[in-house]
Amino acid sequence: MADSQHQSIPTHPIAPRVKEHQKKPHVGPDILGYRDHHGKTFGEGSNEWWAPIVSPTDRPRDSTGIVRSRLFVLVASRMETSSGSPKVASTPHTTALTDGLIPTPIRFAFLPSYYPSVDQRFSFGDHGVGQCRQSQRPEPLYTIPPPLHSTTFCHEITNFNRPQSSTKPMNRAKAAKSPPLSFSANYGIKKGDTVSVYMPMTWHAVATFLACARIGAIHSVVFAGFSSESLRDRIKDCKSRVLITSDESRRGGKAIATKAIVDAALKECPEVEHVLVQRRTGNTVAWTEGRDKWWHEETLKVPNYCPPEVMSSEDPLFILYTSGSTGKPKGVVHTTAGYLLGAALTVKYVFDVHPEDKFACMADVGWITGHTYIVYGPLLNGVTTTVFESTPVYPTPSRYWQVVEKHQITHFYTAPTAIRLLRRLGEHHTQAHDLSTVRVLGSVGEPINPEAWDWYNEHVGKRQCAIVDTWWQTETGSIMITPFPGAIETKPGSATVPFFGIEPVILDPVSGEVLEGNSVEGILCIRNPWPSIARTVWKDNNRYLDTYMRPYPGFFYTGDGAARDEHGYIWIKGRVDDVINVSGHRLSTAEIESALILHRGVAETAVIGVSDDLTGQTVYAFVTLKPEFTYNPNDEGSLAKELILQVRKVIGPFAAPKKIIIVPDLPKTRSGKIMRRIMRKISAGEGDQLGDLSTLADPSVVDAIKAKVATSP
Ligand code: 6R9
Repeated sequence: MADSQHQSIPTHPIAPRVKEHQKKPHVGPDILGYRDHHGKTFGEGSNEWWAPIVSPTDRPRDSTGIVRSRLFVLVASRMETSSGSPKVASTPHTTALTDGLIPTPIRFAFLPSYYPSVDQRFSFGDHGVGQCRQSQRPEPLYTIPPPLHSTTFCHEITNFNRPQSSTKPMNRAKAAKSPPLSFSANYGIKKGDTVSVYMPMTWHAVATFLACARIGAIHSVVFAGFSSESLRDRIKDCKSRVLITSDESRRGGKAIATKAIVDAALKECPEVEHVLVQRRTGNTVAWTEGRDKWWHEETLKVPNYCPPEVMSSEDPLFILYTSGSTGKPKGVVHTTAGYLLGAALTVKYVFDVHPEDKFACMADVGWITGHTYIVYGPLLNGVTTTVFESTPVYPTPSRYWQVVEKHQITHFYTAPTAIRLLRRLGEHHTQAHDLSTVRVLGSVGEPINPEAWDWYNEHVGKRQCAIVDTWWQTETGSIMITPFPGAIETKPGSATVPFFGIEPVILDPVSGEVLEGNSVEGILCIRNPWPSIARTVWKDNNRYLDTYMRPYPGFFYTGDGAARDEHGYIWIKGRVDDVINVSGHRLSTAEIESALILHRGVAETAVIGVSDDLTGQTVYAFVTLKPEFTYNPNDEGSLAKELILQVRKVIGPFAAPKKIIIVPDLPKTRSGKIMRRIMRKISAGEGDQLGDLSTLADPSVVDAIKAKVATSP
């Protein structure tokens, strides 16, 4: 159990470089405001914004010396009772306000007054948070987006000719003379319409997010590693009429035919009327006259200033598709105020940003980490953000550290898989660069093993930096469980304690009961909603409730397992559902299985995740073939390649199985349920610990599978 396992792990005290900065002023918005339905304003200049709360440095500690984050108040939500009369929630958080513990004033944000708790969501009759009654909607007060403060763009080192006009500054004189922004300049896109985005990592991607937000369009960014078929499905699901893309992309020294993938996807999306193309490499690409337009030409036609659209707090800001336990990806919907509040607050407090800081999140803008920590979070705080193209090892494994040195990065945020890869390639890469500007190092996407944590601390942070292992999800919008630099001592491998206002609970997987106290392990859920919780699944609220709210009624279900150790620190144990996490990419076993089954020879398939030293997990696919399908059994390798290609084509290269294992039959119960547990155990080399096999319909398949796994290359 959690107890014995974690007892010996030392805690890491406060990082020296962070301590120095604690005295300096913070930056960023202290306020994101709303007007509640009584017409009361919470926002700039309003005294109600001030509430007493602990400062990061003098938070109360419990008897074990550990800071108790549940005593902090930052976000106080006003809730509706089921009868509709408003009352201020008296959660442990708000209680702390009156405890008199806390002398330091800090502003806190009020949420819209109709913001219900998870329980109340049910009593409202499955409407979901976003569907409140019109009369209760607050007046819009807050407009977005923030100004594009500063974006550093780290081009991949390339021998390509630099693109011609795309890098030239906008011709402002010409732009100023151009006509005012007209309906057609937006391609008819108005508030509430969706815009699909399929772009590489250039500053244009950031501009695209902000441009959509500015006119009230809902962006749906599709990671540019997805195949044309995945892109097509996502465009069709949210019915975009406009797509923004680039001619090509560059990654690890290779050119990727981005526009060609888009063209293939759009063959089946006649509803897309306009494609705006950013010139990245300048190579010739196919062109559909009337539909396709160059970014650098179109931007000259619009004036420099575009008035921001006024948004209500609950208006959708974006859709982001993510994988779950079923085949079809879900369009997770985030809102204007709640999501941005989460993004702003977490950058401010989890990363402790100060004026002049330079934030570098190395994720791709196509994932939630890129949305929140490349685009919205840093820019809401007015700190510089960094857009990094390419991979950590191209052209050399020094690339990250060159970027840190060159741009004097103060905050560096990446995934454990990258840390493990760079650790393997040796310390000389970090030693060759001045990394002394860095104060906070972040980790996200998967559990970080203590070896990788120590390497990050030792060789990148030089024992001077705070390491924040941040647990959160696409659906949570912003960081949920994390240490605070300068306030929480860390233990390598633990995401430590909840962020302000977050109430994680650990449930017994079978009974669903809350496991109170320390030294417990079970299913990770969250008790009350928080500002940046996803509000719904695009056009499928029932699926939202089924996936997140119904598995353990009264709680938000995360799909992760977790333990709380003897100090109350949380350790994420990985997914407990059919989601595989490869290099921090979320893949659904059902989605990969659906891709494989499209192959003419495949009868049945079962996909599992297997531990991998580098990527965390890797994909193995067990496949049975149709009896009528003929192939050369001495050349299973060719068939395996064909099947891998099939997955690359249907989902994208990052989802390709590492191993395809062709078996005569899958292990099934008598009722026909596939027993993945057996394949997992055999693949992990634990074929001798299969446990109870009495429910198997045909126990002989086990030996056949063992033999195939043992001989598969
Ligand atoms: C932000 C992001 C979410 C899943 C999540 C969990 C895993 C994320 C983690 C972590 C352990 C951490 N995960 N952060 N596991 N420690 N610090 O990655 O979102 O792509 O939706 O993935 O990633 O399993 O459930 P998303």
